[in-house]
Amino acid sequence: MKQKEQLEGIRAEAEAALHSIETLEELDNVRVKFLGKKGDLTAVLKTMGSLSPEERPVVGQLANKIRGEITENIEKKAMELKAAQQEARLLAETIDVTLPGSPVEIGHEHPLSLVLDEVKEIFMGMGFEIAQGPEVEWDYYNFEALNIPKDHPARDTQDTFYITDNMLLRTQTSGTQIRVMEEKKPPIRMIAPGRVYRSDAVDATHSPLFHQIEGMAIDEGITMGDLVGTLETFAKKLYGSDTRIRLRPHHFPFTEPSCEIDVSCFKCGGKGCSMCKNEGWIEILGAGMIHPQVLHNGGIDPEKYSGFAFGLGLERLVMFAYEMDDMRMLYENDMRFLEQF
Ligand code: 2U9
Repeated sequence: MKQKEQLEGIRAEAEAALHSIETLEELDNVRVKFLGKKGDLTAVLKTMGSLSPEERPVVGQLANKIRGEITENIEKKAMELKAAQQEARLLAETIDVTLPGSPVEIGHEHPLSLVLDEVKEIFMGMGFEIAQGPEVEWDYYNFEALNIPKDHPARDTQDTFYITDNMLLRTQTSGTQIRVMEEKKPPIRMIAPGRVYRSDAVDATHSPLFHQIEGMAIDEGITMGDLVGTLETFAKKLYGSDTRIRLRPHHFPFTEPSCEIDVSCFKCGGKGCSMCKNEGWIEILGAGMIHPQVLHNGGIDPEKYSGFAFGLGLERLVMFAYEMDDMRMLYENDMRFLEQF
């Protein structure tokens, strides 16, 4: 019976094949080759018709036995291969938990925030609250309510980005002060720090976005003396107790009288140096007594109350504090610069 020999041949061949394979893919090829519909075993079974009725069950039984053996060996091999695969993966993915971790870089505050926090602390120490207002502002709050009507020349120096005819990116934080006046009754002491926008080309001292800190105090009997005392205290706390201030007359549409305020140079003490351009003084603030019409616009009776207001540019303060000569450094996010603070 050649079928018997053929079956024994298949058994031996399958055994050898299973012995040498290394992947599950190869294993599947072996299964198809020996046990598949068009495989070797099926091919032998198809020739059983030529056998005598006595031989047929003998060959049939042998064929079934060999199919069972090969199937079992394939399953065993599959388990072995899967286990080996798993083992290899575990080895490859081993983590050495004793290795030092990669350091996480700790961020720190931006110089604008550092100086702003210092200014806030000083004013909070004098009883001032911090107020915030919208950066997209109505023309009314940004200009009209501050005595700057549509045809006022102050609008030329404060051109900005208009969203509609009556809505714009604020050019000053002053609108916040009007909003606070509308909401609260005196006594009011507040500062309004925040971003403001102007249609300015970028250079070492200009940016279309910068930060202002404005503030005001309103109550019965507030005078220019309160303005001087408050801003002198501010200057001494910021630059040291030897610091002096000087007022020069100025004009703002929203204050009357108005002034600009210089501090004695915090580098040379007033003798004259490169920081103060040999002046001995450095201009840091604008201020004045709030115009009666502006008080009225904010819903406060100017016959009963008076107030002083002031404004300063945060970038200017930061540039003096860190002796910087180019404002653009504050916005470029260059880590070599920022890491120094
Ligand atoms: C109200 C009434 C009065 C705020 C003031 C200044 C003077 C001032 C500038 C400093 C540098 C703007 O950032 S800067 O360009 N500001 O000189 N600001 S008095 O006066 C107000 C504000 C609001 C209701």
